[in-house]
Amino acid sequence: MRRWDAEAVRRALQLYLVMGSVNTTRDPVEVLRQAITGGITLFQFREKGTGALTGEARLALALRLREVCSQHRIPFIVNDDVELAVAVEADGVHVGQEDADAALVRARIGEGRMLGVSAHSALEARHAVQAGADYLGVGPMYPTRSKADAHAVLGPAGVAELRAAGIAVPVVGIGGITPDTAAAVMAAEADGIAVISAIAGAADVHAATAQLAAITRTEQA
Ligand code: TZP
Ligand code: MG
Repeated sequence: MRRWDAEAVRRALQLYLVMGSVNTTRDPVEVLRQAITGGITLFQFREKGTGALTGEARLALALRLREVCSQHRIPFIVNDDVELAVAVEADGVHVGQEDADAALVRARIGEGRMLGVSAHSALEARHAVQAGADYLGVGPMYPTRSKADAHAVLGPAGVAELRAAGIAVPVVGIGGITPDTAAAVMAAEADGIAVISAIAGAADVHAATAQLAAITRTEQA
């Protein structure tokens, strides 16, 4: 039995913070705390890119962030590392199209953990659902500086196209989303937005999060 039913996943996706140590000049633990009090509903540990932590330091940061999420009952997802997810007792794993095969990840994590898969087309979305994805990450919605190998910009139309193709699973839009564009992504029938820089790079993390949360809460309701 899937522990994460679609309705629970939809609610969790509303405001999804993705972050690793390279995405902020501050202590990621403090950024996460402020984002949680500001209203994020899901967190993904994505320790990637130039200067990313490795080995013990990476595990130690994952454990600290995991602990903060546990304290506040925010589900904790690990990007593209099943072993780390299992080691820190994460609530789920997110994999991209170039990462591990989604069906193998599902087999490894079992039915109790949430599985997110990136998808850029209806075909990729269908394969991901067949492989056991609980939700799809769709993007980039807009140009992004946070992912070096990002796909071509899909825009909110990328989400609308999946819905038109009959893809009904929970979907989160990602890539370059700001308070100015969040409502357009939700209007395309995304269940939520995932951001890095709009929160992790904000001068006032709590205020930036609260502003985004007000938009996604209204649009999902
Ligand atoms: N996947 C697609 S775009 C992206 C990821 C991880 C980066 C999102 O970061 P930002 O700063 O919200 O554009
Ligand atoms: Mg990836």
